[in-house]
Amino acid sequence: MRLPFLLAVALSLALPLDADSARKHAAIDKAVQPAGVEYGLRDDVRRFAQEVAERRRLDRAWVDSTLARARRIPAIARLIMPPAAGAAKNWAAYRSRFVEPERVQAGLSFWSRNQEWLAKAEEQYGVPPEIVVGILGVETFFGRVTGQFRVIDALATLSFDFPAGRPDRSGFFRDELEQLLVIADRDKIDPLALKGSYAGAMGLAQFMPSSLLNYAVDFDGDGRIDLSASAADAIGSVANYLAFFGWQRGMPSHFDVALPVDAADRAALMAPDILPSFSAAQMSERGAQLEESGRAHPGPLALVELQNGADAPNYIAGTQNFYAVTRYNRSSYYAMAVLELANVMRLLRGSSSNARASGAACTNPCASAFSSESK
Ligand SMILES: [Ca+2]
Repeated sequence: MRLPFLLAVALSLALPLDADSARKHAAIDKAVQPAGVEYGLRDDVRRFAQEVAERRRLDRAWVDSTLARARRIPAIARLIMPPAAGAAKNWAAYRSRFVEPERVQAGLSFWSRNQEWLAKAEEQYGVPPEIVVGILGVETFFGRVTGQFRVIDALATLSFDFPAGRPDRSGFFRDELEQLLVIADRDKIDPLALKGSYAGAMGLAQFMPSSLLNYAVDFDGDGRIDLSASAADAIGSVANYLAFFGWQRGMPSHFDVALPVDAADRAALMAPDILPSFSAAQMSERGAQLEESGRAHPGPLALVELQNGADAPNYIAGTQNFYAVTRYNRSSYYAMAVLELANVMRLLRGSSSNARASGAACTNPCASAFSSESK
C-alpha cells in the first residue's frame, strides 16, 4: 500500500534484525562513532550506482558522489553478527531489560503527552495505545536511543562488505540503500546527514527506508512525514504498519497454555514456530491446555516457546496479533517484550493515576505488575 508521499523528512526508523538488537543499539550509542574508510571509486560501488541511477532515473553524478562518500564501518560488520555460539536465549533476562520501572515511567509519560494521537491511531487502525507505546519503548526508549551511525554508512557497509560467517543479506541491504536514495532525492534530503542504527533503521520507531516509503504516514497533517521529530507521525506509522501486517482490532495477542505431555504432539505443535497454524480445537486434540478464553478463540494459534537459559521455558499460544508484532521484528522474544511492556503500562494507567500524580516511582500496583508473568 502506498501512502502519502510528501516525505520532507528528517527520517528515522528501522527493523532491528534480531532479539539482541536493542542491546546493540544501546551499546553503540554509548560508543564514540567509529571512523571509516570512504568507498570512493570502488568498482562494485560504481556499478551499483549506475544500476540504481538508471533504474530509478536518478542523477548519476549525485548517486556517484553520494555513494563515494559513504564509509565502510568495521564496527557495523561486527554488530550484525549473531550472538556468540552457545549463548543461551533467555526470556527472563531479555524481559528484564525492557520491562523495568524507568522505561515504564517514560512510557506512561509519553502516553500522557500523546494520548490524542494514540486514540486517533486506535480509531483509524484498530491498534491499542499500549501496543504502539510498547513498540516505541522497546525500539528506542521513546526516542532516547535512535542510533548514531550515518544511515548511508550502515547500509553501504552491509551492502558492499557484508561479513562472512552468517547468511548473506547484502541483497536486502542494497535494496534498502537504493530506497534511501529514492527518498532523499524525492524529498530533497541530504542522505549523508541521516542518522540511525547499525542496520540503517531510523527515528522513534526505527523504520528501514523501505518501511518509510511504504508504511509511514503524515499523521499530524503538516505535509511531511517526520519519524524523528513528530511523535504523531511515529505513532500513526507504527499503527499503520501493524494494521497492514494483519493486526485485528479487539483480538488478544496471546493466551496461557500448558504443553502436551506427549513429545510427538509437542513437536508437531511447535513445528510452525510463530506462524499461527492450529485452531484451538486442534491444539486441545494434541493435548495442549489452553486457558478458557483461548479455547474460545476463533482464529489460528501458534505454540511459542520462550527459552530461559538453563531454566524451564515459558510457553504461550500466540494469535494473529502476536504474529503481527513479529512482522516489526521477527523475534518472539521481541514481540513478547513489547506485549508485556504494553500490558504493564496499560495496567498502571488504568489503576494508578493517584500514585503517579504523587511522583511515586513504583508503588503497589506497579510492583505487582512487574511480578506478573504474562498478559
Ligand atoms: Ca507530519
